[in-house]
Amino acid sequence: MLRIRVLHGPNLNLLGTREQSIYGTLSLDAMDSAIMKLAEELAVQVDLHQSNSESELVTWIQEARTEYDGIIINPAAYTHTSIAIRDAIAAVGLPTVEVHLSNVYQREEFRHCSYIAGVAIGQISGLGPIGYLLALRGLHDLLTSSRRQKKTTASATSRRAAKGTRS
Ligand code: CA2
Repeated sequence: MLRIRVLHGPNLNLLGTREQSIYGTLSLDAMDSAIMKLAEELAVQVDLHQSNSESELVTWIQEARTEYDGIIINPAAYTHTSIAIRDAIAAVGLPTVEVHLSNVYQREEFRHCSYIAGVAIGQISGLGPIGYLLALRGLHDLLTSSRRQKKTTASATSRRAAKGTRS
């Protein structure tokens, strides 16, 4: 079973309570439930965390290295400031999708720079909570096809080994 860790950055615990014109009306719990529902449909094991602390996010990313196959992260304001989160993602080497609820490129200039984008396999920005669901489907499809590919290659290699042929 594929395992994906979902991380929400600072202030996203306030979702649905303030700034609804930017971030929508859904609470973080409601969004997490929608992610869990899709995870069940896709038969993916998902765990979800939110933190206002950069160090806690870094620790969860580091821990994911041995326990998870991929990461979905909305680093929130740390997107635009955190070399520590970028380095952690690069260090674990897991396929990571960066998600933003709002379209950061339509907002203030300082939100146009992401320290995370360069180490993520992709970024989804501006689709609201649907962005997380698309990220989950996308990671699921990529990881599933790469597993299938590895299996095919491994069985071709062992067939060739059994026959005593090369390449
Ligand atoms: O659009 C996004 O998802 C962001 O990552 C949200 C961050 C912001 O700093 C990024 O530039 C874009 C802010 C999250 C704050 O969330 C709140 C939710 C409700 C009320 C107040 C803040």
